[in-house]
Amino acid sequence: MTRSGYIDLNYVATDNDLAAYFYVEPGKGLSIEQACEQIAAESSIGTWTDITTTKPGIMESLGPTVYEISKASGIVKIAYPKDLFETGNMPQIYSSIAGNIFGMKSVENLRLLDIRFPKAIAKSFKGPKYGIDGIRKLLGVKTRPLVGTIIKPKLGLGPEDHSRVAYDAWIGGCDIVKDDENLTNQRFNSFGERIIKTLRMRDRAEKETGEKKIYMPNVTAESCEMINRAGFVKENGGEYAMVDVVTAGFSGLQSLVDEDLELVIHAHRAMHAAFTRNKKHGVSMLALAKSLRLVGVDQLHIGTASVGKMEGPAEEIIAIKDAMLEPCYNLKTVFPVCSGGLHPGMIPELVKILGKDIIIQMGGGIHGHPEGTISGAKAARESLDATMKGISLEEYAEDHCELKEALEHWA
Ligand code: RUB
Ligand code: CA
Repeated sequence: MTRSGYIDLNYVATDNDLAAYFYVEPGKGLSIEQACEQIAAESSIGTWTDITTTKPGIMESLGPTVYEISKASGIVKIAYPKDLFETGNMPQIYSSIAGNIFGMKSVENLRLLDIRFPKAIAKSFKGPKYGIDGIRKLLGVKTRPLVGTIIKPKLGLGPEDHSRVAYDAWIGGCDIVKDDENLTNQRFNSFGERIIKTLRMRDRAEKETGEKKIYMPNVTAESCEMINRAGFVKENGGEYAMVDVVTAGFSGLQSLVDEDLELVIHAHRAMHAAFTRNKKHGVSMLALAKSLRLVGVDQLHIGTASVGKMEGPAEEIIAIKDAMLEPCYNLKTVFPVCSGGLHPGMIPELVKILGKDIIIQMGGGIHGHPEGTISGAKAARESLDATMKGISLEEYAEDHCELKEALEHWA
């Protein structure tokens, strides 16, 4: 029997399908069914009209199936046979299920909400090398959230000042110090000098505190250059590389992952909101996060569940966090990173919403402490200690002056 259209509401998606969930608003004058036919065709084997060049069997073997349409919610599910996709090629997958379809007149709005990858595709990627367990082992921190800072100002400090601020953050109590997303290799702060100086300060802070300290240098650049920079970090005793995964792209990220430099990969998501923020159109952060887990990030910014400065309601951020922790074939987990407008007073709420398997990063919330970075880092660590002990911040602040000052400052 030959198939004509793509819709079959009796179809049950199988383990050999890639299932994509969309929110669909049809274009003017079209029914949701008509819009779904266009989406299924353009994202797989078809085009806007019947063509003379297709062959018998293509539709039967490679045609996707629209197997659920909810007129009430606009939610549509499409099962794509796995052979439509090249294994180990995330750009190709996105060019299909998140490609031309967003620009078609036959949709007023279209959002890729979620993706279920079949085993054959998921296993064709490396996935995280360390995951939460590997990172906790590296740091020797078993259960509490990790706490870190971003050097501020984002741009402007030279390597010497940068490394000094990093040192202050570490000795104050931060586990992690990271570069900002737009700091790479500028004239005022060259990559090489920054890495050498900051890693030297890390060693000093480790000796003085007896704690493991992490520096996450931003290696984002053209992909070959990014690999060179990551190699330089490794040669100089670094253990992490930070990548702006959206601007560098899946391909750049994967090239770095494939180098197997034995660096923990921290993923900053700058620019994601250009396509994740509009709830009716684009690609959800959940779909992006699942895809990045496959390609191989160990840590990923997921948002702050309305606690900090970035948009993103708690339910959505919890779902992303859960997706990074849930079993997914043999892939390791991803350590969720909460960052953006956070200060020490927000830690209890964040932990209450998202649990202990999170990395809490504060830029302004540490370097904006009235007494400076060391006190800011102390306040953050004190807040974390209080949270872990189940003591209210107000009570803990009675004999922890840095926390007290932070709470007053950002009250
Ligand atoms: C936060 C910061 C990050 C944001 C990005 O600095 O520099 O780039 O976390 O947002 P500050 P997200 O603590 O001073 O606000 O993590 O949501 O992607
Ligand atoms: Ca930043």
